[in-house]
Amino acid sequence: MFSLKSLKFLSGILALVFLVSVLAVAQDGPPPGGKKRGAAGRKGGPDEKGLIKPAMSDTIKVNIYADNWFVLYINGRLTAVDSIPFTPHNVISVDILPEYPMTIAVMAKDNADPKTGLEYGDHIGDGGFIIKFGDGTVSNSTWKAKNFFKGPLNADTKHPQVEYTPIPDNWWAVDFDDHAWPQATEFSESRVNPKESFYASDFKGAAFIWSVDLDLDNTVIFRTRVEKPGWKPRWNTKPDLDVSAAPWR
Ligand SMILES: [Ca+2]
Ligand SMILES: [Ca+2]
Repeated sequence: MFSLKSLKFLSGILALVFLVSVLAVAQDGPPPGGKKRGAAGRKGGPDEKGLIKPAMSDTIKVNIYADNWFVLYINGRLTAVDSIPFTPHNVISVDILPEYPMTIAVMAKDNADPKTGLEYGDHIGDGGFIIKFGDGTVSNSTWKAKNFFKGPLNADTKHPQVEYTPIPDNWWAVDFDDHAWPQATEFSESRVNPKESFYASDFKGAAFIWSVDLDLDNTVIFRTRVEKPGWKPRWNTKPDLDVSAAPWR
């Protein structure tokens, strides 16, 4: 019969042996047959099936600031929405995987009552939109801009009236025809008077844009197309999932 003391000693030895073997496995890495990344499986290179997947190094950053709200479509896909409709004025930064030619479509809205065009009851607020892409694409007067909601007409705050232009269903689509739309108007930083968050992000080289009337035009759609002749994706995989219907109506 083992004494209680020798049993304790034996279990101590077993525990030690177990610990040493666990440590040895941890040092050696995964057991044979486990997944190992060979040179071909590294970021950017083809895997054993010849598939090249895009990596984060293929993405670019987009910084967006809207007075007061925006929704952004790229190549017909819903890409970003301003998460704060009104104040505080915020910057939205998103990573995108650019594919060229790149069609950019933005709907921007000033804070304006749909019935009067006013804010805070009797005040005429102003708009403003600026965007910068990591590939150097910036907002400026080469973009198209069309207003769909004007008010108060003639800046009459006593008897405010508004005017709507129907928004085309597919304004965000790649093949939407915007050739008859006017160019965007650039506004100075001091005129738009952006809030603190604007200065904490990179908008160098970009211009604030709107339709011609920064005060009375309250829903403006911007569009542009970035060409990169000869551009080919480094990757050869395509999404299998279908998100083309977003946002679902
Ligand atoms: Ca306004
Ligand atoms: Ca505003």
